[in-house]
Amino acid sequence: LRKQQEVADAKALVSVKDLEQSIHFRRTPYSFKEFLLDKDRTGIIAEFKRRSPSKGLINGTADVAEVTKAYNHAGASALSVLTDLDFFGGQREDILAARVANNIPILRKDFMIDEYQILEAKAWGADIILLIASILSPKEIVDMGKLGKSLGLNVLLEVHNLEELERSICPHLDAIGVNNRNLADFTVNIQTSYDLVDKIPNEFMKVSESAISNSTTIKQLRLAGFDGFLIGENFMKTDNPGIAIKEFVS
Ligand code: IGP
Repeated sequence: LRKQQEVADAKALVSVKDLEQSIHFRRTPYSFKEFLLDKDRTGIIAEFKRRSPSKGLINGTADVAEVTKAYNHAGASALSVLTDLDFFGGQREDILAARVANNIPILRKDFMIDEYQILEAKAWGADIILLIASILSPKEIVDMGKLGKSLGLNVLLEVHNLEELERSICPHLDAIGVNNRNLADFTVNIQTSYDLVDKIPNEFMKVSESAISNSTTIKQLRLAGFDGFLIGENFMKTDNPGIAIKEFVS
């Protein structure tokens, strides 16, 4: 409901025509798969977020361009930038700043509930959109996935259990992320990833999301079949997120 109001406000301020006029709208997005499989990169999708509903304030002072550039240089395969203000302290300007500073894929990390937000993602220079199975119907996932693909964007579906995976899977996706965090109660369990990895068809890139805290876990997840590792808090909570990522790639 909060999100619906936010989207309605945004629509009243910026028309679809305006979004389509953005210079980024004409750009061909980077291939998420290509960067995940690039042997010179780490598979890490490194996230920039200032706060979260589960942890409160994580980092109030980090500079988005500086941190994302350091993530990129440390070998991140992609960047994840929160654009949700109320819960995560993110904004459109963060993705715009990350875009001009980097030449790797960027995930617009937000609660997508309306096709307008997909047009925003493209206009702001994002390459990947997130569709969260727990808040979308199968039909919404098909429709939003199709729109994303028609704009050249990469589509990442997020699931937390087998039921969500089975009801949401469709051809209009590039990657499936298993969120180790339960969005209903914020509990985390990496086992969620191991339980679901073999249920994901191999035609999709496989991403493990949340609560990844060291390089050993990354190696184990890779052995289990994951191509991507979405990590935020364990970088952002340190004084220097761009240095923290280096400990995860050793
Ligand atoms: C990152 P962590 O525990 O490393 O900070 O998690 C990412 O997975 C998490 O931010 C996330 C998220 C989401 C945030 C996963 N799915 C959906 C907002 C909305």
